Amino acid sequence: MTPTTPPSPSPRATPRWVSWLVAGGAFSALAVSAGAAWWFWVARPLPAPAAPFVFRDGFEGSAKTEDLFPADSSRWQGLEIESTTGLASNSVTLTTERVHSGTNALKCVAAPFDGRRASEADIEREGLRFVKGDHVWFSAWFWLEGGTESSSIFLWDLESTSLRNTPGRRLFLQNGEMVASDLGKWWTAKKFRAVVGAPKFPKDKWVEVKIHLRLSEGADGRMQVWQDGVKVLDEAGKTLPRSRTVYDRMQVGLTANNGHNQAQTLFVDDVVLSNRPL
Ligand SMILES: [Ca+2]
Repeated sequence: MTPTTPPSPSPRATPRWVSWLVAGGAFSALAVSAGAAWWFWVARPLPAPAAPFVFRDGFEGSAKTEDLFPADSSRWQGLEIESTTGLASNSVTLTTERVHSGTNALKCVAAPFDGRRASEADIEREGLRFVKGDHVWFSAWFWLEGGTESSSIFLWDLESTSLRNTPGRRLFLQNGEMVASDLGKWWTAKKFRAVVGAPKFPKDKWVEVKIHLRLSEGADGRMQVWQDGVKVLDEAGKTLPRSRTVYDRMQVGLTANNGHNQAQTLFVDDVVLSNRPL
């Protein structure tokens, strides 16, 4: 008689408490590493501020608009000329037609907004470095041609090219053609309005616009604007999208003409930008 082979013992099932322990351990390890990653993310140092600098351009010493973009990046880095009706209707050119200083100024012409594609005519300075806690000082002379309604034009943007849609603080003319500011292309933050009784943005004359910003993603941000030495805007609040946002690009000119009916013409001269008081 052939001896029967005893059935081999089935492998012992893992006790339930061991499974729980393993799962719990894995979960804890995951939580700890996620926590550590989060801690390193929030505790990483803020971007370092830039050294003191002053950038000035009165648009002198150049015969052609292209001369404003030397290869050494010492002046401007590009033009933004965009409209639905094609490049012919929007333009940014060096001009002798109207100047505040010397023999040249910048002339920006922007066609009406068709409701789809932005109408822009401005000049850009890149490679900037403004971070949380920094002060931004800007001044320029503007001549806005009259005879049109201008309550939806944007004159100045300071923005971050590393964030989607390049959000940043912008200066525009609100209803009634007084200056105002928004944190453009960002989903929170209030608009800054002109002080009560502020004069309209003047037309058909040179006006000096001066802007001061203290950069913060919190309530301690600040923005002040002067028109020919008269303070026309003074508000506190968010001036930076996030604590680590770096503003690296400034645009000056008709950075947007949101008016649906009217073309706009703006002359710009004697632009100054600094991280120290002007
Ligand atoms: Ca000039």
